[in-house]
Amino acid sequence: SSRIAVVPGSFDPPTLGHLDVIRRAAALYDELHVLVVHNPGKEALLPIAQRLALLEQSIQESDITGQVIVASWSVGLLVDYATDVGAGVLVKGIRSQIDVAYETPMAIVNRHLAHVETVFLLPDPAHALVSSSLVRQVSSLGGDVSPFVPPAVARFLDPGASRT
Ligand code: COD
Repeated sequence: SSRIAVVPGSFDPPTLGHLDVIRRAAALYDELHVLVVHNPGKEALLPIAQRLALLEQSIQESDITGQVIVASWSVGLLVDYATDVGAGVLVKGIRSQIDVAYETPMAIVNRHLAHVETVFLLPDPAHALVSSSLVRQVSSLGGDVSPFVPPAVARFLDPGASRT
């Protein structure tokens, strides 16, 4: 049977850290669902539809290969989506002890709820310190976000910047 996994996140906006996790997860599974999950605990910068479009474009313009599906989820449990699409695995990136502490209880709950396992990938050191909140902050203060995000996201957030 094919191995199907879900990479869930807020992706507000997508970063090079996200793309690194997506690229490596896509190499491990037959089918990968990149799922934009509405997180009511965070104040959003971009509407869900915009995040979907930027993810689609960023993945298309990258060297990521394999079957990657971009979708969104805003009602019910994350594991309900996983079960619907036949995925047995959630893939999350772990940047720090803070991520471990945040993800561990969710991983245990999700395993009990739906027998869905959570697989943690350690980040590429080059992107380990990149976060969407950092990008939102730099962008709102007029800084150059291009070192931290895929080109499609840089073009969207800073359309006036000169590109070479
Ligand atoms: N390097 C590596 N990984 C990274 C990097 C980086 N630089 N930046 C982000 N990541 C990883 C994150 O650790 C995460 O795994 C993923 O990429 C997405 O990150 P974000 O910041 O876009 O998304 P979050 O952290 O806001 O996650 C939102 C979720 C909705 C995925 C999360 O809150 C969740 O799993 N919720 C569960 C909802 C649910 O069903 N609840 C009920 C049962 S607990």
